[in-house]
Amino acid sequence: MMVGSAMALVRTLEEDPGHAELLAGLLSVPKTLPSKYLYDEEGSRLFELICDQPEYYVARTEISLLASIAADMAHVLKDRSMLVEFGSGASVKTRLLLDALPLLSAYVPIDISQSALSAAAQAIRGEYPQLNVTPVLGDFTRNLKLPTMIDGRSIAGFFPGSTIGNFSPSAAVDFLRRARRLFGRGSKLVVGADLAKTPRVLVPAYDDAEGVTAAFNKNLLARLNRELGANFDLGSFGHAAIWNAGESRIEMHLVSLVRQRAALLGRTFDFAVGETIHTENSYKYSPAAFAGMAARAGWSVERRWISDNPGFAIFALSA
Ligand code: AVJ
Repeated sequence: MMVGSAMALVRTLEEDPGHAELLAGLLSVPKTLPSKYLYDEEGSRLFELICDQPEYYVARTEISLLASIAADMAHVLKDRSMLVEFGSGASVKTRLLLDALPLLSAYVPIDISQSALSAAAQAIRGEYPQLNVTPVLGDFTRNLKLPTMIDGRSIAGFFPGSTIGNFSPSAAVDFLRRARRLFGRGSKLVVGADLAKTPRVLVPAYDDAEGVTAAFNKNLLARLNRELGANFDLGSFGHAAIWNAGESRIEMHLVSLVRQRAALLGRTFDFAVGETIHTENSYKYSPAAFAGMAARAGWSVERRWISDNPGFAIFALSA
């Protein structure tokens, strides 16, 4: 299944030339690595495979919810002239929204990856020839500028995939506030967010029986070996998905199975048996907690749609 949201997060290691972020993460206690580096070409391929695993309900639940609410969504967004997507788009989700909004005149995908952006823009231009497609290259976790042609009052933003769940709550509020400032008063923002639910469903979704999520997680170390000449012994690390109830998040960790030492960029890192590298957080919200974050960022929830179990929410926010 090509859901496309992984491409929203493609990061090259060259973005941080001194690799300060990687080294700081491995030097901190407990050890961490930034989740954005999970998505090189191989990571994006593995994420698409995750979306096909029976345990990973997230992508398919959002897609069927979007399909079932297309008419409601069209009503909420009917006077919008422009759709701005955080992420390169061209996924099933983008098409579901574009199909529901035949009067839309412009589509603006924003992404950090030039290649993902160009491919997405070209695909959408081919399929929606009446649409003005204006890609913006940029990091949407930082400050962005939109093309000047944009009329602030008729923008709809789109941030699918529960990608917002990979931000800490305070980073999520910052992101929402920045989007609010970028779009201006009267704008709308459609956000997909996965909801908190029993760990009996959550944990297998992030630790599937086929081991695809484990391979996705370990690819982070494989990537450090490939691109930076590190010597992590992939066979000596396991994958763990942990539900942190206090923080309402699923954590992915790489677990050292033995006492070992690894080298990266002229430094060495020691691991005790069972010591982990924390590689990703996926926050799961209640509808009320999500609405609270939106309110702190200057948005109010205009409509909210929630799937039947497993629960996934799509919020239409208005500024
Ligand atoms: C694409 C960021 C939404 O957090 O569910 C899937 C990434 N990580 N399995 C998520 C992911 C492990 C995914 N997002």
